[in-house]
Parts: sequence; structure tokens; C-alpha cells
Amino acid sequence: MLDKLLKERALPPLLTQADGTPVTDWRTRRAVLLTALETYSYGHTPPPPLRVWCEELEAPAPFRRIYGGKVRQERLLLHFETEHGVCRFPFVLALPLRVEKPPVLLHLAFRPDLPDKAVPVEEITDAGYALAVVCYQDMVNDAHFGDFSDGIAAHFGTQNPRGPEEWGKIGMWAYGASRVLDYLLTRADIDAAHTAVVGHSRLGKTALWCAAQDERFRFGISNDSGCSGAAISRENTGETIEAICRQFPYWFCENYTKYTNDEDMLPVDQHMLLALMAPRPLYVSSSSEDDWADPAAELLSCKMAGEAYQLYNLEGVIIPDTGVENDTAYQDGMIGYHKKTGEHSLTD
Ligand code: GTR
Repeated sequence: MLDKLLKERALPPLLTQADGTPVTDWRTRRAVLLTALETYSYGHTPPPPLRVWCEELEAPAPFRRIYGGKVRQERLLLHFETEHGVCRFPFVLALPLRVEKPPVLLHLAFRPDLPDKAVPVEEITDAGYALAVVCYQDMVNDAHFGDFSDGIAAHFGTQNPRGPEEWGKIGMWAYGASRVLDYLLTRADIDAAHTAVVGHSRLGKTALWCAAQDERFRFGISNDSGCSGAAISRENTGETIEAICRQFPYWFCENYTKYTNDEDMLPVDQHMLLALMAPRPLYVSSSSEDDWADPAAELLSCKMAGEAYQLYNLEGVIIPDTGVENDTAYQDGMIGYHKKTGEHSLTD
């Protein structure tokens, strides 16, 4: 059933090069697709900073322990230095005290503080993970008119009108998340080599673009990321490139808006974004009532991205021929998938 749907969507092939020859080396193909996604969708990302460090925003104190003393919470102000100077944004770290070197979930969050109703902090830390939470608007604002006057945008001097391939806000939030990882990797008390980046909706798109570019992220997780995230754009039955660019053109590069009624001419589609995770694990989740994010298009994209994993003799998503059941996790392949019953939301 999925194969038939995929044929109907006529996607740009993942494993055929521009000259028609088959792809055998994923590293070379990966570089080509990364540049294409920068050029046509998200814009170019500047090089990493020269230096990253953190300052504690609260004095060290034993009473910063939360959840009955099981977790230590740190409020940090991250600084990164580039040739343009120093840029800063805050984030929160919750560390389970019973684990010596916990792996990390880095949550790109809509709200700045813990606890966050979408994030089960206690369950995550009880399971032995550290949790880093960065509020996206602390990195750069999400003002609807596309204001580049603060945070990471101001630091790099991004201004309207942008050049056709200049980055948009998704690229900036993804860049900020990589800076949090820069810092986490300096900490001896954290296993930051095992960090997952996770986000919902616009931040699911961001988590995917972040992990796609930055291979130091061991794992990427997107929830309800939809159009310009996990969902294939060609013949999307929910949000289209035209709809997203009408409301949020500044999330992308200007080039993306050229394809608003012409998805078929876009040299890339979103299975290519997911494939950039290969051979690392990826998790995609959808919600049954989230028609705007087009759950079927999210699953199709996972299915297609599996071709990249096959070059490593790994399987992408493994689901029955009959399709997926709601509220069932399909986790046997390197791409995990589930569709929860319900609306557009990130839940426990
Ligand atoms: C919607 C947008 C979606 C999704 C969502 C969100 O308005 O059309 O693509 O990103 O916002 O992030 O909440």
C-alpha cells in the first residue's frame, strides 16, 4: 500500500545521482543532499563558534535539588564566541543524581521553564537521562513578521531583505541547539556523546534539521513536525509549502518561497532530510487527528528514508504491509515510528 502511494508522489530519488548513476557511497551523497537542503530550504549555516562556555545563573546550593532530592537542576547562561563577538542565551539542565554519566535528551521547548507540562522531567530523569531544555525564543525570536533584530540573528547580522540562500529561523534555532551540545560535550559528568535532540511541531522541524546537520547528535526525535519537517511535501494533503511560506517565510531561506505552488520542481523533499540521520537512529511520531501535519506523509517519508539505511545493511522503519495501528510503537528498525490517538501535541 505504501509503495503504491510513494509511486504516486513521484519523489526525487534518494539513491540516484544527478547524472543518473546509482548512489553507492552514502557519505558523498549525504554531502550533496545537505547542500541542497541548505540551498533550497533552510539556508546556509555559519561555521561553529570559536569558544562556548556557561555561567551558572544561580549560586550552587543543595536546595536546587528537585523531585525529592533525586535531581539537580542547573540554570545556565550559555555564551558562544565567533568573529562577530559573544552571543548568550539561557537553558536549564536537570541531572539525575543516581546516574554517574547520564546520556541526554535535549528538548527544544516552547516555554522556558521546568517543569513543562509537555515534558515528563521526573520520568525522564528516573529512567537515567539528563534533560537539557532550551526555549527556542531565548535563542532568537519567532515574531511573525520576520524580525532578525535579536539573539542569534542579530549576532550574525542577518537582515531583511535576506539573500536567497541566507538562513532562516529554523536554521538559527538548530544552530543554537548545537551550541548547547558543544557545552554538554565539555562536561565530564554527562555522556553527551549520547545526546538526542527532540522537538514538537516547528521545533520538530528544527530538531530534524539540527540532527541532520550535526552528526554529533546520536539520535533525532521529531513529533508532529509535518510540512518542512518529516512530512513529504509533494501532494501533501495538509499544510503545503505555499501555506507555510505565507505565514512563516522567515523560518526558511528565501529560495524556498519560489516553490510555493510548485513542489514538484523543488530539487529536494523531506525524505532526504530524514535520510541525513543515517545510519544513526531516528524517531518520528504523528498524531491521528493532526491532518495539518499529514501523518501519512510523515510515515511515507520514513519509509523512503530507509533506503539510506539499507546502504549500511540496516532497516529504516519496519511496519506491517497493512499499515500502522494507532498507539502502537514500531521500533524494530533504525527509524522508529508511532501515531498516537489525538490532536497536534507533544504528550508524556
Ligand atoms: C503551525 C504551522 C506548522 C507547525 C505549527 C507549530 O501554524 O503551520 O507547520 O509548525 O505551527 O509549530 O506550532
